[in-house]
This record gives sequence, C-alpha cells and structure tokens, in this order.
Amino acid sequence: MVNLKDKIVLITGASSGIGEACAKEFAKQKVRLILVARREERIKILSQKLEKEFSIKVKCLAFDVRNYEEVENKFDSLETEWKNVDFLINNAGLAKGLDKVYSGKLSDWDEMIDTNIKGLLNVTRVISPFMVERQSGHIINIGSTAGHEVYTYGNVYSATKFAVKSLTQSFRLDMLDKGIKVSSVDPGMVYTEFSKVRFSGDDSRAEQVYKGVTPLSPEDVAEAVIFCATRPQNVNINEIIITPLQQASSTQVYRK
Ligand code: NDP
Ligand code: 8X3
Repeated sequence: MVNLKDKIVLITGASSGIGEACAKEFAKQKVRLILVARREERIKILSQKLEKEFSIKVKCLAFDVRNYEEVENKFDSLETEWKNVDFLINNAGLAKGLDKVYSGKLSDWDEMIDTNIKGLLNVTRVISPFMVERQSGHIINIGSTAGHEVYTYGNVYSATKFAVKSLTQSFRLDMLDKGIKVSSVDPGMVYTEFSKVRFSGDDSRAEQVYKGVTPLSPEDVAEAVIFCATRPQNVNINEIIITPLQQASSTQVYRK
C-alpha cells in the first residue's frame, strides 16, 4: 500500500455522502485536502473537523462544477503548491426525477447532464494540465452501475453515467503516455442524500428506494477509492463495480 502522506487530494461533492466519506478516508491517510461543493458551510465544518482530528491541512473551494468560469477562478485562487493536485476525485453528481422520456422534465435533464458530464469535464479540464506538466497524478471518477445497465425510468441519469464510463476510458487513453492514472469506481445503491435529491426532498419516497435492502454505506465506496489510490506506481485499477450483497445489477435487487 502506497503512503499518501502530504499528497494533495481534491474531492468534488465533498459536502455529503460518498464525497464526504472519501474526505474522511483520505484524511486518515494524512493527505492535504481540497474540498469542493456548493454548500460552503458544510465543507467548512467538515474541514475544521478533519484538520483538528487528523492534524492535516484542508482548503475549501465553494463552486458549482457546471460553471466553467467559476471552476477556473476558484482553482486559480489557490496558492501555487496547492494547484499540484495528486488525486482528483470526480464525485459531484446527482439524479433528478424518475420519468419516462415522454414525460421527463427538461430542467431535470439539463441538471443531470450539466453536472454529471459537463461538470466532471470542467473540473478535469482545469486540473489535469498541472498533472500533465508534472507527468504524475491520478483521476478517479465516480460512475455507477447505471452506467453499465439501464433501468426503467433511469434514462437520462443512466446516459450520464454511461458517459462517465466512456470518459474514464477516453481519459485513460489521453493520459497513457503521461504517467497519469485513471480509474472509475462504480457503485450500486449507496445510502446517501442521493435519493432525497432525486425526489426533491420527498423523504418517504427516498426511503422506499432502500426498503428491504442493506445498501452500501458511503464508507464502503470510499474504501474502494482508497484501494485505487494506494496501489503501487506500476498498477492502474481501471474499474471497480461495487454493489450491496442484495443487488446483482441495476435491475436485480433482492428485497427481504
Ligand atoms: P449526495 O447527494 O449525498 O452527494 C452529492 C454531492 O455532489 C454533494 O456533495 C453535492 O454538494 C455535490 N454536487 C451536486 N451538484 C453539484 C454541483 N453542481 N457543483 C458542485 N457540487 C455538486 O449523493 P452521493 O454521495 O450518493 O453521490 C455522489 C456520486 O455518487 C454522484 O456522482 C452519484 O451519481 C454517484 N452514485 C451514487 C449512488 C447512490 O446510490 N447514492 C450510486 C452510484 C453512483 P452540494 O449540493 O453542496 O453542491
Ligand atoms: C445511483 C444508483 O441505481 O439509482 O447511481 O442508478 S441508481
């Protein structure tokens, strides 16, 4: 297991769920962290907690990954040494609604496409040149089982995660001669704010998603991310698919 002490790790979507769990797992490894999310208050509270508990340095950058100018300006505001990000965890993402294509909301489609695809591209476009310059770094994208198999009503969300899968494979080719690793960690059902966001705060509908199933915890996913990040220099984990025991695929869930 490679030692990550003092490495610089930037995590998008660190204010909740998988991103927050990744922040905690990386903090245990004594890295320097850059936490990104729109909800600044949340990442500030998390940063103070992690700085205190693990004696590490943490920066907070509050921005919307959908806005390229904002991504660029906020990243530019970092001191030079912090721009040399060793690990970029492209985690920010969301699903909005569950509809058939003939009744889907255009605003939901825009939000998913702009966040999950363009947001991931925006952040990668700003940070990766510094990795290329140093011929070193690791990009870890959070995909989904929805990017491997579609499910009824999941149309646009699945399409965005199929796009993440194809971007991971393309980045791998883009970086092949640059000494930069590229991985994807693709979870099934994880118990986070994901379903609350999907159903716009309808908590009882969100809870139904996990009925009769023990879902993954965000920590389960973060541990897979840490596994990718701590392999020896000659090893690249291309893809990890991780699901609850009771979930065989996007469509096959055994509910007790
Ligand atoms: P959460 O809703 O708990 O977390 C999502 C995170 O993304 C939040 O920190 C949110 O921060 C951030 N985010 C959303 N939109 C933006 C934006 N425009 N700009 C910046 N940050 C943004 O969900 P999860 O932890 O579950 O989701 C994390 C990733 O995991 C997503 O890519 C999701 O698709 C994927 N995933 C989730 C699964 C699940 O079952 N939960 C399964 C498979 C994949 P803020 O609102 O503060 O900006
Ligand atoms: C999130 C999991 O099954 O809701 O990517 O698509 S699912």
